[in-house]
Amino acid sequence: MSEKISSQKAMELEKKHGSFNYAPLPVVLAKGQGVYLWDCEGKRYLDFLSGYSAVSQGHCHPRITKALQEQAETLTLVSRALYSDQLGPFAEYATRLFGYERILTMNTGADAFETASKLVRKWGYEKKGIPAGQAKIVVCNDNFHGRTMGAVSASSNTAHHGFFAPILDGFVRIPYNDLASLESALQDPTVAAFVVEPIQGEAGIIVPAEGYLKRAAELCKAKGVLLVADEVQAGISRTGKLLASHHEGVRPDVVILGKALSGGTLPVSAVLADDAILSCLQPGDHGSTFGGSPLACRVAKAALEVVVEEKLAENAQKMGQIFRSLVRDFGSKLITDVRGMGLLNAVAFAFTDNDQANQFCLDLKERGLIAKPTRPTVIRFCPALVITEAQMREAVGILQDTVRSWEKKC
Ligand code: IF1
Repeated sequence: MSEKISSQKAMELEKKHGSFNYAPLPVVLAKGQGVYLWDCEGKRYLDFLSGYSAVSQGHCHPRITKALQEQAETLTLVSRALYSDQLGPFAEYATRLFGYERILTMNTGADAFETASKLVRKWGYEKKGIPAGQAKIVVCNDNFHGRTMGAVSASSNTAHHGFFAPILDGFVRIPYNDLASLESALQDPTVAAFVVEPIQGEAGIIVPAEGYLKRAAELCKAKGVLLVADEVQAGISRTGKLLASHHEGVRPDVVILGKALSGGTLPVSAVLADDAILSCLQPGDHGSTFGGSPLACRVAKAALEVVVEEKLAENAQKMGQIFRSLVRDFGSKLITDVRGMGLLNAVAFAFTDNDQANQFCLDLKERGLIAKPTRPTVIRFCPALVITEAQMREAVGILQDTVRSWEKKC
């Protein structure tokens, strides 16, 4: 066991020796199990952040932890310069589960996005005949695909474009949930792909109009443009289907996975596609030290087996409906919207500034519920998909108490 320290000491050490690229909620967690977290002093919380939807199978799921421990004592890394006995079985399981011919394993969601970006550009040159150096990727305003230079370049965050200039060329930004602008952008024959989140996460859990993704897929097909779904956050049963794209019966040409692919144990991400697309990346074109490691593959296979065998999509669907219905029934004027699919949900509040959202989350924390704002007036509520109805009702009770206390203040 690691040395026990107090929450105060942990925060002091991080402040003294750490970095400033986050402003964490002032809670220091020391233990996690299922939907629960415990801080250094032993206080228990219901976790409605769940590692930004990476801990979908619940903290320290015994089956995933067992796979991690066993593989950690056996073989963790050989690099893909060699074979291991774990990548093949994982690749077979994952491609069958998601219905694609091939998988390229990486580490973080951002580097899976980078992988997909390189893949569709090379496909564009070699298979679509786009003139050298002219491939474009259509993306949506308010997208989030990670923090790498490519992902930041794809974003519509002009402040970050300034912070980290010069940004990468070749991204065409259009409004999300706007088929006319997509149709117009696809008139350009140098467009290789359209990369889209089936539900925009960081933007505040923005659910597009019914039929948007289906029609987008048709428009892409008509123009020989690859549809790439970023399912890093919405995927792997979070929204009540194995992939969020499945709600519309859409089979994207390329799927980006991450987060819950490892059950929140270590970074594991992947790009799924059929052979005609993924074979455009040949030896030497792409790679990473840890991508496809035996440890990652063993853990990811266990994480996916848990999702399937514990029917987490069905539970997400059911628990999400209970959450949205109970919160809407608060009938509170403080709440301006309750939205989401499955257990990818957010509540919008009539807050006037960011401080209020943060203060509201501090009040939730005091009552034993952990959640974080994703926009100045929007708080995401995304628990592990293993949550029971009793735990969900306990969490909604805490949310309701906090809303009522704020109604008195406002
Ligand atoms: C942070 C939230 C943000 C993602 C989608 C790729 C990635 C993410 C759709 C990159 C990552 C994380 C990153 C984390 C906050 C969190 C997040 F929506 F999930 F809350 F930012 F929007 N595609 N999302 O959501 O995956 O490289 O992080 O493994 O950076 O602050 P990653």
